[in-house]
Parts: sequence; structure tokens; C-alpha cells
Amino acid sequence: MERKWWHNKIAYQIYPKSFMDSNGDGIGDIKGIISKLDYFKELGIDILWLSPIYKSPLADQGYDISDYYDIDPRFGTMEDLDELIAKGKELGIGIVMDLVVNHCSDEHEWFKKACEDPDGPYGKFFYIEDHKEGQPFPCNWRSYFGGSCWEKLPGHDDKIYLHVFHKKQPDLNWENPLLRKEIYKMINWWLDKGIAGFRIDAIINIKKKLPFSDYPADRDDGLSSMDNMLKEAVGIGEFLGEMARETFRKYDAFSVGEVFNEKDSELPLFIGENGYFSSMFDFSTTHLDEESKTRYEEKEITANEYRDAIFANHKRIEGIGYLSNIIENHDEPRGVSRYIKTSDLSEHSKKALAGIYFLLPGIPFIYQGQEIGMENLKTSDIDSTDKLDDCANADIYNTAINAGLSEKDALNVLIKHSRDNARTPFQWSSEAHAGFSTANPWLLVNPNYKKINLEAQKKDDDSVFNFYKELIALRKDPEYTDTFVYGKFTPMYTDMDNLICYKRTGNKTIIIYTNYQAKEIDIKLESPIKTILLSNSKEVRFNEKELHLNGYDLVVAEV
Ligand code: TEU
Ligand code: CA
Repeated sequence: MERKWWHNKIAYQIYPKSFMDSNGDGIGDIKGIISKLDYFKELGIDILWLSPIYKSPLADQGYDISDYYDIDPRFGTMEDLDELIAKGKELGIGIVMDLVVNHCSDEHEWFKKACEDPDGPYGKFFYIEDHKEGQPFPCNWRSYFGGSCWEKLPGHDDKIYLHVFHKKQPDLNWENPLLRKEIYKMINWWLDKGIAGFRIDAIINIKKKLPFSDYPADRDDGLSSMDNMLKEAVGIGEFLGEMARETFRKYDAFSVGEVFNEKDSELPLFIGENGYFSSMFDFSTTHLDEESKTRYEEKEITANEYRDAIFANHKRIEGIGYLSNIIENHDEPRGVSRYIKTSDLSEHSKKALAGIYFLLPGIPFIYQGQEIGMENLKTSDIDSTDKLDDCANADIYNTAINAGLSEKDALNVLIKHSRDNARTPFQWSSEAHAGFSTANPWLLVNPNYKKINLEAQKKDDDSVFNFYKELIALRKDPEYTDTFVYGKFTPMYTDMDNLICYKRTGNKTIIIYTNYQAKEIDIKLESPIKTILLSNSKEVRFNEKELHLNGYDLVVAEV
């Protein structure tokens, strides 16, 4: 496989609104990010992905863009961003912007012009249909945030527009070459500025199955999940190939797709050599507890389920391309609260989870706060839905109420699944507002900040934070980096329960052993251990033939 500059990078996702507030208005901002650049240098981060900071009404926290060429004043100015890009460059840190082009904001001038003249050129930038009051909509797709994906076009009683997300996020019509040209122009404008690349939002949605038609309803609302339509939509490759040719490839930019529902046969086209994207996220574990969102029974993801999901996905991708590995992002609950049994959650088990995903083939992404082991909110932290913020919350809560849950139980379901879990402010210290801001933050701080915060962890050699530092240093160690980046991946001990073990073979042979359960275990060694490269346990006991692992021990060994 041809070597690319991004293959050996470590990436970090910033959710700007919740990262660091520099001016005391309770909202994180670009100056706050700049003030922490040394922190990223210390950690060993190469790529910073910023969730959207463009001009936006923030109906979906910036994923609703009203001007692609401007910065929202709440986050700062274009000068601030230029400074971030320049200072990042000096430190060897590339800035990756979020590319949100399935939709824009209803406050974008394109949409305003479309409302003024739906039959004019900008009307064709969107999906606008005629509609008579009382008539069925052109299709019964459920928007991702609940309810129909059709909404009355402002100023026109006889017209509607499509939004697969929030009604303030009208879908852009990618079938229109003029729209596509505008998008590529914008992408190149940003790449000319010197950013390292893009994370590409919700991209699988740009190809719709047309003409609009109904799919079988999958909930009492009579609507159908978008997945059903996406399965039948073909031809997205024409758009993505064109976009790659017209933009990313010309700049050798890094691009990572938020890709769901891709078809196996399309993988080489997506992330193979000369694929549409440099990489795409491994979401194989995020679906494991999907059902508990709507079936309302406690579902803990088991070690075997977790292992089988990531191993299968890495095997599927083997020889084709590079996954971007995550345990969480701004759309998911915190990984440690989700992939570790509640009764087993500790600094020790958090380090085990970190080691497992971090040393897989692909590009490790750390989501802000993950490196200090930030956790979900607890049901006892919140007594009302008002304390939360996300536009996706209403659907989760109402669906639970409609299914017959009490208000208290519905609130508990919401607290478990809300995207707000990942969006509470970064816990810098035990000071007021966790050191995130001098004012009341826009979203509550997780009350556990006195215990879980960066300042305390920096002082503690055994902290989760210092373990992440060691993991990064190990991946970058000149002796081993080639094996971690390009080494072959071989699952091991998959016939045994609760062991998550794999081998990386390059110019070195490294085995990652993890006992992902509370119970201790002795395992037979395939080959004798030469050196222990890293472990979350102070003392690792082994002999020629056997390795002893206490509960949640992770051992990285050269053999
Ligand atoms: O997410 C797209 C997506 O498909 C989901 O994970 C979505 O967040 C979830 O189904 C809603 O409950 C991206 C962004 O990451 C997300 O933050 C945005 O809300 C969304 O696109 C729209 O831009
Ligand atoms: Ca601010």
C-alpha cells in the first residue's frame, strides 16, 4: 500500500463549544483552543478535528451552517482561526475542519433565496415539492431527530422542503451540478487557507433514492427509518469521486468520512488507494446497544460483542484501507460508560479499553475528555429534561413516553443515551465550572469534575491521562511505530470469553493481551515474551509458558 502522510498520525476531536472558554461567556471558543495548543503538543497530537465553528444559528450546534465562509462570533473570528492554523503549523499540528454539506441552515442565503423564488436557481439547490394541505407527503421518511422529513416552505402554503435532520437543516440537492460546483469551490477555499483536511459529516445521506417513495413504517408514527431508503440509494460514488478529484486530491488533504450504511463492495472505492476518502470511522461498536434505545431494557455490551465487532470490521478492511478508530465522539455517550460494565468501571478498566482500540491498525482519534476518562452523566445528576440541550433529545424522550414509560423512566433513558453526555464541558480542574469558564457554562458540568479532572491527573503518574500519554509515545516510538502503523493484524484467543487479544506483525511482533473482565486468568503463551512494552498493571507475572492477568489487565508485549 502506498504510504501517506496521515497513516502514522494521532488525531484529537475538539467540540469547540465545550472545550475552553477564553472570554467568560460560558461558551468555548477558538482563543480557548489556541491557549491549549501546548497541551496537544505535550500529549503528542498531530491532527485536530474541530466540530463546526462556522456561522450558524446553532440549532444543531453548528451542524446547521448559515455561512460556510465565516466564523460564528460566539466562537471568535476568522483572524482567530488563522492564528490557530498558523500556530498549529509551527507545532506540527494540522487543523481538520468539519465539512457539513448534506444540508445547510435554513438561515443560509441559498435557502432564503429559494424561499423567495422556489422556481429560480436557488430553489434547485434544495428538494422542494408541491404539496396540498391534508395530502400525504412525497414519502414517509423519518428525520433523524424525529418526525417527518418534510416541512412547509416558509412563505409558501403549497410547497414543502426536505430535511433528513432538523427542520432548520434543509437538505442540499447534490443532483444539481451547480450546487456541487459551489461546494467544491468552498472546500478549495478552505484548503487554500492551509488546513490539513476535513471530517465529512453525514455524507452517506447526499444520495437519495428518487423518486421519493414510502417504505414500511417501523414505529407507531407511521414513518420509516432513513436506513431503509439509504439501502436502496445507488450512485453516491459519482458525487464522492467527483468531490475527491475536484478538491481533496489536488491538495493531498486528509479526509475522514462519517460513513454509515456503506455496502461491502464499495469499501475499496471509499477508502482504498485513490478512494474518495483517506479514511472512515469504525462505527462497528456504536450499533451494539442500539436496541436498548427503543426497547427500554438494560443492555450492557459484553466483552465478546465488543471484540467481535471491532475484529470483524478490521478484518473486513484488511488490505483495503485505513479505519479511524474511536471509542466515542460528540454524537455518542462516553465510551467508558458504554463499553465497560458499570460495576467494573475504574481507572484500571478505562486504561484497558484505551489500549485495546489505540493499538489497532488505523488512525486513533481521541475525543476531548476521553484522555482523562470522562464519564456519562448519572441519572441522579439531573431531575428534568430542561437541564439538557441537544435537539435530538425530544425524540428519544417522547418515543419513551409514547411507549408507556413514566416521566422518570423516560428521563433516565434520555440521560443514558443523550448526545449531551459527550458535550458537557471539558474538566480542566477542580475549580469552579471545572476550570472551563469563569461563567455558568452553556451546558452543565458533569458533577464528578472534582474527582475527574486534568489538573489532578497530571500530578498522578498512574492516571488515565498519563496512560494515554504513554500509549501515544509507544505508537510513535521509532522502534515500534512501523509495526503499529503498517503491521498485520491477527486476532488471538477468540475462542475464549472476555479476552481481547491481537497480534501486530511488522518488523517487530507485538501482542496486545487484555483480560476484559473482573476475574483473573492465566493464559497459555503462543510464543515467549521478550519485553513488556506497556501495561496498566504495575507488576506483570509471566513465565515462558504462561501469562497471569488480573481483572482488566492490559499487557503490550514484544515477542
Ligand atoms: O451525524 C450524523 C448521524 O448520522 C448521526 O450519528 C446522528 O447524529 C444521530 O443519528 C442523531 O441522533 C452528524 C453529526 O456528527 C451530528 O452531530 C449532526 O447532528 C448530524 O450529522 C447532522 O449534521
Ligand atoms: Ca467564549
